[in-house]
Order: sequence, then structure tokens, then C-alpha cells
Amino acid sequence: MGFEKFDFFWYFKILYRNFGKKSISFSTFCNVKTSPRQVSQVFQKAQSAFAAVEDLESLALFEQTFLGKKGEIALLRKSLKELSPEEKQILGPEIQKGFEVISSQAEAFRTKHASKALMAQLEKDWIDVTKTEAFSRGAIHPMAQLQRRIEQIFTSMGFDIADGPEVETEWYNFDALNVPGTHPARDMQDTFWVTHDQKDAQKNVVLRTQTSNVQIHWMQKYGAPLRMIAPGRVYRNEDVDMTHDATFYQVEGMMVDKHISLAHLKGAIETMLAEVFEKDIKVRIRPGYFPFVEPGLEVDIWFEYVDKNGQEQAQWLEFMGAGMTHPEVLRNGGIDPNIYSGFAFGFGLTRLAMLKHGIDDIRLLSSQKKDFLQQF
Ligand code: FA5
Repeated sequence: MGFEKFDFFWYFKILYRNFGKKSISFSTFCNVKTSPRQVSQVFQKAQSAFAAVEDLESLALFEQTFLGKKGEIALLRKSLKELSPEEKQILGPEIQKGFEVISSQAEAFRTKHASKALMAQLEKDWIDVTKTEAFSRGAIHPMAQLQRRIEQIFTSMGFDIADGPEVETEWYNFDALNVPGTHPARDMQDTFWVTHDQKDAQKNVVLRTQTSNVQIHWMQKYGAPLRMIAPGRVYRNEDVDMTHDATFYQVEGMMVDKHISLAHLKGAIETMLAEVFEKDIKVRIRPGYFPFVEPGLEVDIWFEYVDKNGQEQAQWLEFMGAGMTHPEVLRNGGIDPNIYSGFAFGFGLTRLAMLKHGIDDIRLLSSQKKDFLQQF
């Protein structure tokens, strides 16, 4: 029987049928709390309430009111307790039947509307996969591109790629590199101290000011002979301008073996610059002082760029410090300077990106500006 026909007159029919067939007296019904009339009224109420249900939210309310544990049908069921067994036999199944009809109608409504809601959501989220021009593509950052190129060049010359801590002890960042606490060279690099109050340099902590700390870690770990480059980030507490940043990238290089000389250093640098620039560039080498090399030198490159006013500009830009590794540094790395010698260099990878692409302001390289980055 459909819910639509579950009406008042139908209940009179039940009443008549049951009085007739099962001989239940009308007075019996008059004495009990739940009557067929009351049952009919509840289901009629449910019918009109269901007609007003228009979405899943109002359906939930409807279910709570009529089908819930404390709903109207549950109350009808509860009141059956007051009836005689014969009366229960008549009304109990009728209430159950009505309950099932309403439940299945509510379920049908839910299924229909849930799929409607899903279709609406799918329609909203629809993606035209053929419309490729609408998407902007990600790309590899110019710094990452350059670092990969440097790694290719040096691995082709037998160098390993090394790595070391950015948060470092004072000892690895300075002392082990022959820069004792009293040495004026420590002021050459303005330092971000993490802890500065210990007497023991093994305990004080800095943000590394140079990738040279990796030299010591690598020597201690692998001994001689060794060839490695260590690209990585460094930190300096200094004023920022067009060619100086407070955090930038360096690439450290080191080669230790028997009979290593300045000629090996020169060969490695020349090979790298030829591969990176793929054209003639102007390079200047001059003496330089770093406590961890002897002799020490500095390399500058002629920097040509267009400034913000569209004017062509050129100047020397400091690019690299380098030299022959100091015997004390080899010793701190656990290597005997009487048997081995080595060279080391450290250049600014961020400066190399400026030089290669003619970028007039170092800050652009850490700016995340899309229109700038899209050029590479
Ligand atoms: C050093 O950091 C030494 N550790 C390099 C070295 C390694 C020398 C091994 C000898 C042997 P320096 O402070 O000059 O040196 O920095 C090296 C390079 O980092 C510079 O030539 C420059 O290219 C880059 N650089 C230095 N300071 C900045 C800065 N504030 N912003 C951007 N690049 C910088």
C-alpha cells in the first residue's frame, strides 16, 4: 500500500475490518490511549510534513520528528503498552507498516537529492582539460638551474657533491679554519650568533657565514685524497644592497691529494667559467687574504648589466676567494700536511647568477617575483 493512500478513510476501513473479523468492541478502543484515529492522524501529519520537505536539511528534521527515537511514531509504539493483546495485534503491525512506508520514502528522497547535490558539485568543479593556456606552469628557479649546471661540471671532473650544517658550531665555522677568536679576520664576516656566551668554541653556535665549514667535515669523514664541491646557503649580518644580501648561496670547492698546486686550482676555475658562460669573459685574479689558505687569492669578473633606467653599466664584481689550503686546516681535518696538499675555493653562487644573466639587483633572486622569474 502506498503512502498516498494511507489516509483517514483507510483507517476507518481498518477499524471496520478489525471490529468485524476479530470482534473487538468499540468500547475497548474508547478506553485505550491510542486509537486507530490517533494513528491515522499521526500518519496524516507525517504525510503533509513530508510534502513540504525540499532538501536534505529539511529531510533530516522530518526524520527526527517522525522516525527518530523520540519521534511521533516512537511515541505511538510506546503507548501500545497500554493496550490489550488483541488491540496490540491490530495496531502494532499497522504502525510498523506505516513506519516502513515513510522510511522508504525518506530514503528514496535522500538518494535522489544526494545524487542531485553530487551532480551540482561536479558541474561546479568541472575542468576543461583541453584548455591548457589557462594554466601557468611552474619552472625551475634560476638558482637551482645554475646549481645543477655547476654540479654537472664538477662531477664530470671527478668531484663529489658534499653537504654540511647551516647551523654550525663556532669551531667548524672559524677555529678549525685557522681563524682563532682573537683574530681580526673574524670581523670580516658579520655573524648571526645563535649562542655566544660559552668559552668553548665547540659549544657556541652560529648560522654559518661560509660554506668552508664543509671542508673540515669532509676531511674528517673521508680523509685524503678528496675532491668535493659543497653548494649551500650562508648567512651574514650585513647591510643589504644591490650586490650584497644577508643570506645567499656559495659553492665551496676542495681538492686534496699528493702534489696539488695552484695550477690545479687555476685549471678547475677556468674549466668551470668556460662551461658556465660559454663565451669570453673578463676575469681578474689578485692576491687575497683568508686565514685558511696560503697563498690566498681573489677572483673578480667584469659585470655587464642594464640598470633600472635602461643604461648599460659595467664594473668589477668580487666573485671568489681561493688558495692553497693552510697546513693547520689540513691537520684540523685529520690530514697530514707533510704528505698531502690541497686547494680550496668559495664563490658566490648568487653572484654567479647575476653575472651570467646580467641581473642588476641580487634581491630579485630571492624575491619570488613571477614576472622576473618567468624570464629563465
Ligand atoms: C669566503 O666566504 C671564503 N670562505 C671563501 C674562500 C673559500 C676563500 C675557500 C678561500 C678558500 P668571502 O667572504 O669573500 O669569502 O665570500 C666569498 C664570495 O661570496 C664572494 O666573493 C662573493 O661572491 C660572495 N659574497 C660574499 N658576501 C656576499 C653577500 N653579502 N651577498 C652576496 N654574495 C656575497
